[in-house]
Amino acid sequence: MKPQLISFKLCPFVQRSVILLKEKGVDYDITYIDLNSPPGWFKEISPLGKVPVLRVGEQSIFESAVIMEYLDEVNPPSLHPSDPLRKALNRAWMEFGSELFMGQFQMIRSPDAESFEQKLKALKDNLAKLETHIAGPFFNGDTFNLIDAAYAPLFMRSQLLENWHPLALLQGLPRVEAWSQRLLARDTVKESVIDNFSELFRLHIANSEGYGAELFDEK
Ligand SMILES: N[C@@H](CCC(=O)N[C@@H](CS)C(=O)NCC(=O)O)C(=O)O
Repeated sequence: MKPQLISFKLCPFVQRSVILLKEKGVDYDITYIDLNSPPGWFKEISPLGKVPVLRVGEQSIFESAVIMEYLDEVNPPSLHPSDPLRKALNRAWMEFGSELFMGQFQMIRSPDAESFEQKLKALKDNLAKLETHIAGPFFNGDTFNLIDAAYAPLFMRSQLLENWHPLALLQGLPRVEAWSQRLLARDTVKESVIDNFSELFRLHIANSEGYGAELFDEK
């Protein structure tokens, strides 16, 4: 049965599953919705009103990490460490990654420069916590795992922001920087967003009321 992802075009949480599906060569359908005006059927299948939702037959799985683990289990071989401690650590750092998604989003939407700087610093400080945990070239070593798919969307957005206005987000974090570059060079990551993602992301920021609209404005 072909899985169906319910998505929003800019959502980093959905992108995690897209990367994983591509890594595993699994065929899937994707349906995009407008989160500002979600269709009636979406409210019935998403208890929290959030994407991603993965439809499997009549069932709806929600929460990006849970969806990734499900997709990993039903499409062997697994891309999660088998050692229980290592797996638990990966899960913990994946949750941490979700917090960083929110931190990045809040930074872009900061009401003013001061708040932007504070959130930028908080994001940098949090990224620094990862530095000693990355084995390299991927998080756990030579193999691309779920946790790599979980972080790639953060780095993709960071790179775009960096191109539009230098933030030196990864400066002084050589392992995080190398990890980010390695992920961004990967085809499954590059192909995990819609063709005009960069323009749409920038437009989304420009239309937001935050300080980011000013900072990342097209000069
Ligand atoms: N913890 C959730 C977070 C998902 C999430 O926040 N998705 C955003 C879009 S990127 C959303 O649907 N927001 C709609 C809302 O909060 O009402 C996950 O990991 O799947």
